[in-house]
Amino acid sequence: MSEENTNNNPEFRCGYVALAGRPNVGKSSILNALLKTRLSIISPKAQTTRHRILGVNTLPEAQVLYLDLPGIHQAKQYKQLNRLINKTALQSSTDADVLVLVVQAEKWTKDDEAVLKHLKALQRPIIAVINKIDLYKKREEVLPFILKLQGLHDFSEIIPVSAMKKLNIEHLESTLINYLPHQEALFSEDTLTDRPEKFYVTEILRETLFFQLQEELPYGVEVKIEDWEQTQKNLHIEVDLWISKESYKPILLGKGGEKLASIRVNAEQKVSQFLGQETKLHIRIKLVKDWSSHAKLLQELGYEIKS
Ligand SMILES: Nc1nc2c(ncn2[C@@H]2O[C@H](COP(=O)(O)OP(=O)(O)OP(=O)(O)O)[C@@H](O)[C@H]2O)c(=O)[nH]1
Ligand SMILES: [Mg+2]
Repeated sequence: MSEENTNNNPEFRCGYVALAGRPNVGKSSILNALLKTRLSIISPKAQTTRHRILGVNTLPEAQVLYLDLPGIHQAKQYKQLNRLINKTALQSSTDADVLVLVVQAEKWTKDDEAVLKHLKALQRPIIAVINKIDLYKKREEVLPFILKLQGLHDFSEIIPVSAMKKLNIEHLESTLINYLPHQEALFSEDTLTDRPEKFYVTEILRETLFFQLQEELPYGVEVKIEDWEQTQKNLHIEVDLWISKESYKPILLGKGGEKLASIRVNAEQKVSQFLGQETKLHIRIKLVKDWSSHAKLLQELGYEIKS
């Protein structure tokens, strides 16, 4: 991008796009497909994303600022944590110039309804994105679902995509740009995100836990980086895994410590790739009872607690 584009081009656009929706519809997968990189963590389990993730994409004609939000939902467990996660999603969407409601093909639930209600109240253009269309055998099978959405709200656009198969992602991007205001770029052109590497290392560890642990367990575990030391040869990162119950420890460790070893090896590979250098992880398990319901502990973990 040249100076000319950002400063002198009156046609240049820049603005925020919120990717909102209930858990597990593929918001983070869409962000990564749009950015052509693995920025946001993804897992088959609901409620993977817990923080607001900003992804910046600078193009010749626009700078798109994507906000990948945690899934908005009405779960009853981990009350305080869930309240904060929902709040992050709801507050962040108010910053957006255009709102994207991500839904999953063929599935319209009460949680989708609740998200739509919230987005409508913001009185901004809403684009419905139907994700996972690769699940259809034939493209035209999506038509009845498009009609259903049309009956629910006067969406500015309805765009079927597949984040996994990268179908229609470029069309989504060019459509979104039309909804951004004309203004100069807000970030420098080489910016990818607004959070430090340390945050993403924590996220990669959480992603690994989501893949390696069964059922409810990943929700009861948090990751805290305690130390980060660069040696001449490689990078050493000390990590504490906070568990809310003693009974989680043997599950995390596995037989003869095999589970934890496998989590470590897998995370080391992903972190090394992300940071572009060999990284050694030193993982400890720490019992921190009720971390998910203590404001102070949640703050230590990086959750934004504002009134
Ligand atoms: N078949 C198919 N699966 C997809 C597609 N996009 C995402 N998925 C899968 O859906 C699951 C959830 O994806 P995420 O991107 O983590 O969903 P999310 O909406 O960010 O979820 P939360 O962060 O929990 O709110 C993962 O198993 C993805 O691999 C798609 O286009 N097709
Ligand atoms: Mg997500």
